[in-house]
Amino acid sequence: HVLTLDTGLIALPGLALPYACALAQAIQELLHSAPWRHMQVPSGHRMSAAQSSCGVLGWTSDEHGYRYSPTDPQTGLAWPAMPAVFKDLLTHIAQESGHGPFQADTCLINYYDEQAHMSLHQDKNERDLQHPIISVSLGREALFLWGGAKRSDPVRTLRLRDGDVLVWWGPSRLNFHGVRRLEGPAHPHWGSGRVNLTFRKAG
Ligand code: MD5
Ligand code: FE
Repeated sequence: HVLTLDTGLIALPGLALPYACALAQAIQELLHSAPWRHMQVPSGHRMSAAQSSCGVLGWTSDEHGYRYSPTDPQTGLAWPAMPAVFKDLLTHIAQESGHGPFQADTCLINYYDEQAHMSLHQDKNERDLQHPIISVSLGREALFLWGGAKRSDPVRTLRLRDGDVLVWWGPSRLNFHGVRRLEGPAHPHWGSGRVNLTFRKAG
């Protein structure tokens, strides 16, 4: 079922659950060519969430800033192709949400352990902000921070569970958001961490 959480934000609780095994296998596979890394940000710090990417482009960050790149700066190679199961899931999300077809050319894969968080930020490195962003939560629960268009706007807390899918577009696309912390017990399959897939059309 589809829950409307805000203008331009819907949730499809548990929609990705039937894909979990195939997703885990595909992620394991692509990490061979694009391993987890903690990217540096312009402030000089490293991100506490570990990341990888697949698709035609990948999101990267270094001391100079954020950008999308066709190659993985760590290996100099093209990012791994988007696995078939990622595309299948995206097609399913498009059907169920009514907001497709999505033209995602990149999927950022975030891994959060007990210590990781993501501070409030906006996603605006994508060329055309009209395209929706799709987020898929896997494994351990997390408290997601959901703010407004201004950093100073009130921030709500959403609990994201294993298999939950969120779709953002239009009025919500540029809202400030972040991940406060993981919650609840370890997941029987994914363990003590949380994986998030973020599908975007970046180019
Ligand atoms: C996460 N990742 O749980 C989130 C899921 C990121 C990031 O925020 O940038 O890697 S994506 C949440 C998101 C995406 C686009 C717009 C909005 C939220 N929003 O307007 O709130 O690892
Ligand atoms: Fe973000």
